[in-house]
Amino acid sequence: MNKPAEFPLPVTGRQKMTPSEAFVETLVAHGVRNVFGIVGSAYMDALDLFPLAGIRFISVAHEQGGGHMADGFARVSGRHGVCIAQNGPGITNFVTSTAAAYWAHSPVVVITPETGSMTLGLGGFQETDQLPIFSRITKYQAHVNNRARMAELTSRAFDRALLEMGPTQLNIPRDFFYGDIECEIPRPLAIERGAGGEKSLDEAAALLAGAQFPVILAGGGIVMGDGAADAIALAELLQAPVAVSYLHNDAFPATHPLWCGPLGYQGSKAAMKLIAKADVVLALGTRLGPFGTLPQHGLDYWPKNAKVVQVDADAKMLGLVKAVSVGICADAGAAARALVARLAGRPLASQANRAARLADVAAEKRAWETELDAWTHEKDAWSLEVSRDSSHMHPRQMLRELERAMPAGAMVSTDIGNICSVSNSYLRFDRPRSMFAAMSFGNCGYAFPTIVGAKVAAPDRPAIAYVGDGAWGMSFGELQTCVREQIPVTAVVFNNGQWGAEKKNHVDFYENRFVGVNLDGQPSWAAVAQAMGAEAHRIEKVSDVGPALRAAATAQRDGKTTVLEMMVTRELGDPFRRDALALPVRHLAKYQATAAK
Ligand SMILES: Cc1ncc(C[n+]2csc(CCOP(=O)(O)OP(=O)(O)O)c2C)c(N)n1
Ligand SMILES: [Mg+2]
Repeated sequence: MNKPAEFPLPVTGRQKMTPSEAFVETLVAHGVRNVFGIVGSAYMDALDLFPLAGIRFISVAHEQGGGHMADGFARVSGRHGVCIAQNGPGITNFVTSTAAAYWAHSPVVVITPETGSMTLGLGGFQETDQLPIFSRITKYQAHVNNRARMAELTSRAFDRALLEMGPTQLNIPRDFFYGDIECEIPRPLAIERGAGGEKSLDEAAALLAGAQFPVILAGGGIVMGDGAADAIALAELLQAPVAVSYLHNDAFPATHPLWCGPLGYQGSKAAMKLIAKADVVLALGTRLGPFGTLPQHGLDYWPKNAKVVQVDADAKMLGLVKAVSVGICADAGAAARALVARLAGRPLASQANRAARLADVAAEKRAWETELDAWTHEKDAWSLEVSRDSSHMHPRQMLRELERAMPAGAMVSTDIGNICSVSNSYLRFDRPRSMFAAMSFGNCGYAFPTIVGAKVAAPDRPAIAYVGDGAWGMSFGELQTCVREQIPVTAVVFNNGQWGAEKKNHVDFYENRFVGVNLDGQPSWAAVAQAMGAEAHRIEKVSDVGPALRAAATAQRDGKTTVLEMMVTRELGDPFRRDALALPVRHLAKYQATAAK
């Protein structure tokens, strides 16, 4: 992990400087070495200093992409991701990426130069009120109201991003970069999170000691707090099966015998069946988001009578979605260590039935793998119909091949879409900071730029994005960034010729009345990628999938970005939001043809 101390130190002592210098030196103080964005006159005086400050400016194709790159960078490094743009339109382009970073708990600092203070409110060029726009998608907003406070407020925006685990905004009237000020560059705050209150830890330990069937639900807090080893130690002490929370498949090593896979949409039946038996659930580093424990595969698995111990670093998340018996506001790793200290050497009820439970865990895992092996394609009527005469690959078979060929240490980002969602069953990791899904914000177009940012933070790790063809149409522009800035990644594009996830709702609820879901007339994405200077292959056969992925990952070492265009059938897995849709009711005569029969 990058630590600020490894980086060049900023100037010390109170002295005369320009606000641009104060701003850039504060970035240096916080260890910033990469900033993503698009050039703009609003902050050019500061940008001019970047090279001498040792800061690389990564010039992107669209500010949204730059924001996602900052997010990916932050999620891999545990350090700030930073993005900057031109006041007005450059800044409004950051809205989606900032909202996504908010729900991914990424410490992204969104730097938003704004129109000059002397013309603010006069409706000048590129003016919009930049604070309200971000007010609900940031943890903190700093507005530089006086050029003399540039370093102080810049530093606070960086401190708060780590402290509150989410994006912050630094809003700077563009004229405030100029002038003379006298200041000292503040040192970054280093605030350690603790293990939680003694009383709640004692209560949690008592519950766990008395549990007949304890199950751990490992969440993103373990990843963000670098607590994987502590979570493993606690799981082993209790010999408790470990499910991972939705889209945090990297929160516990998949090779560990106690790992059971993800809960939630397209998750693991083994994890669901085992957690359903729990009498005590330890939700370790998870906010238990409402989407993460939805019924799936026809299983309503959440154990409603179990006692729940929830550990989250944000006190506001405790007991918010699920009723809890004990809520612990803590760093997940530190809390796990404190629980191990309390439980070690103590009689544990779960010891008595240990052998039977472990046999159960192994059997459920085996059963799920066997089912996945046999589940080569979707079996609903519509999927069978559209794939019958297709020469294309079944998505599930292709995903299984990708899983088998996944290079060691790979980082995988996933987009929002039907095939990306199905991939959840096939994504297993052995180390944290490996999976970067579009989290609860769920925006199409997330995965590709995010993996580009991840690669900047971890250039030696293979970087792979899973993207549906619709989402690819939104985000492929960042291939320019890969080529121009020499950031080699692999994009696996699932070409099913449709906005599949939404089409599935038409199939399930609207009697196949398709509106706006077919992506007819798409270009060859492989040809487009080649024209943009990347390597590209169109993959038609399942047997070519693994070799193509391995070759593309190897090509990253030679600086090459590769697009693998996977030609897949139009079959579709279970829908996203069965919970949120209803069969159509129509009252007006003219719409009766669309009423549910
Ligand atoms: C920015 C944005 N626009 C629209 C949606 C609604 N949406 C969710 S999934 C989806 C379809 C994704 O299609 P594609 O990327 O081709 O993947 P597929 O479902 O076909 O696998 C859409 C449009 C969204 N989540 N985000
Ligand atoms: Mg598609």
